Amino acid sequence: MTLAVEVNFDGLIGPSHNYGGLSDGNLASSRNAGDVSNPREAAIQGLEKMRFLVRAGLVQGVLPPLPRPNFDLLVSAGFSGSDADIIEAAGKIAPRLLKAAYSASSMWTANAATVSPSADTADGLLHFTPANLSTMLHRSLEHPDTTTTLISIFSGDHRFAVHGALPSHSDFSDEGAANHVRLSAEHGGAGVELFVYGREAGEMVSGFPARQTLLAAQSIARSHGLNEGRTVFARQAKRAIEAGAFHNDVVCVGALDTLFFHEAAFEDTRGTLEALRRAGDGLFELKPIMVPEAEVPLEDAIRSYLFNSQLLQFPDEDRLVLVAPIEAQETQSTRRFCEQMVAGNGPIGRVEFVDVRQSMRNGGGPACLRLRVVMTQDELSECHSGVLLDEELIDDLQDVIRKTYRDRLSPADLADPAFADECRIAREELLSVLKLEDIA
Ligand code: SUG
Repeated sequence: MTLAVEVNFDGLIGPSHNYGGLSDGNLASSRNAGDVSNPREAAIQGLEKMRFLVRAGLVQGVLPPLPRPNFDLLVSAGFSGSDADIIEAAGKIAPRLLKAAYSASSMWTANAATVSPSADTADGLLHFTPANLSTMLHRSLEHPDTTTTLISIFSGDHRFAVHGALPSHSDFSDEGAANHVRLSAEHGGAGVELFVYGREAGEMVSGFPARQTLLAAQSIARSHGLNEGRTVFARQAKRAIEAGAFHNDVVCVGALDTLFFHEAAFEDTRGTLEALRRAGDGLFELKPIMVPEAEVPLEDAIRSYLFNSQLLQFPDEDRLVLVAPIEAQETQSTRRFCEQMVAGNGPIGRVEFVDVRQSMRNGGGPACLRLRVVMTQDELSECHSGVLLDEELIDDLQDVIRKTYRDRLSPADLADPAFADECRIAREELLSVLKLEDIA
């Protein structure tokens, strides 16, 4: 078995972070629509979470914000003239479209792509499929630029395969790693990949959108060359989607041999666990931690985002660490559950709470903010090292943010043409710190 580490690539929160109310079925996004955001604080909070993991001895990467506003969207909608003309006109006639063009949603890199480590793939390459995010207009704009970013970080086709996104049709709706869990004995060993979907291609579901299809998941498993016997497809419970779990990672997180999930996460819990055990046979013994509804009501799980946590193996610690949002400490049922869990002798030995409130108010917790990439030493040394963080680099990024980001932004401010220049300058400075000028 090759030695490998799990690298978390967090999304660097962009200067246009705002509460646009753009995501139907995401309760926090709807609840906070129109509020004044603080992009500077948001980006600093995100980087402090990254610093916490760097200090813990983990390898931490970062993905830069995408160019915003996305002028292509506005031009496609018929706006023309100078940049300022386009923004002014869109601000008056189509403010919702302008919000979509400005969305900083690429911060939630769990949705950037689905990743299969080289230990799982037939050709031994590390595979990425950028998610088409076709359910939400503002998110569907991300994948072309995300693909460019991934190609520039993971170049070298003898190690990495960056695929194109799946077709942008509702049959192929794909939300990336937010509906994907990899389980294994060690990061570098062969693993089991669990794909969770909300509907089948062609199936109409009423209520909140089910953003991931089975066809999308199967297509990715095929193109990544995954072993069929080690791949599991499970249906997300309709009840969970209706309660606001618009991605599976709102009610489930897994790492190594541990799966931590709410009782209401899967349509068929017993069948899903049996399939995982079968697929992992000979590799690891599954350790499921199912949180019962009676102890943590689904509504509390979703409001607190307990499961939207990072489940991590810290160096020199026997048990896993759950890095959870501070809201899970403030909610009585989830706090109590965490206290009891760590007092027992299960696989999770510690819970750390972090403050990512600016992102949480748009429905993005610690797990949404990161894309997990299991990498061997060779893969690590061949990717673009400028995006691998140490504390000095975090300080440099924070200096740029303090200098270039606003600390107050309301959706109405997006109509100010000067703001587009501010966003461009901030991004260029961040890219220069990350030595990624080629994608400016
Ligand atoms: O897609 N919110 C994101 C949150 C994504 C969370 N990701 C995971 N669970 N992995 C979404 O709904 C809100 C943007 C706004 O309303 O301005 C938004 O896009």
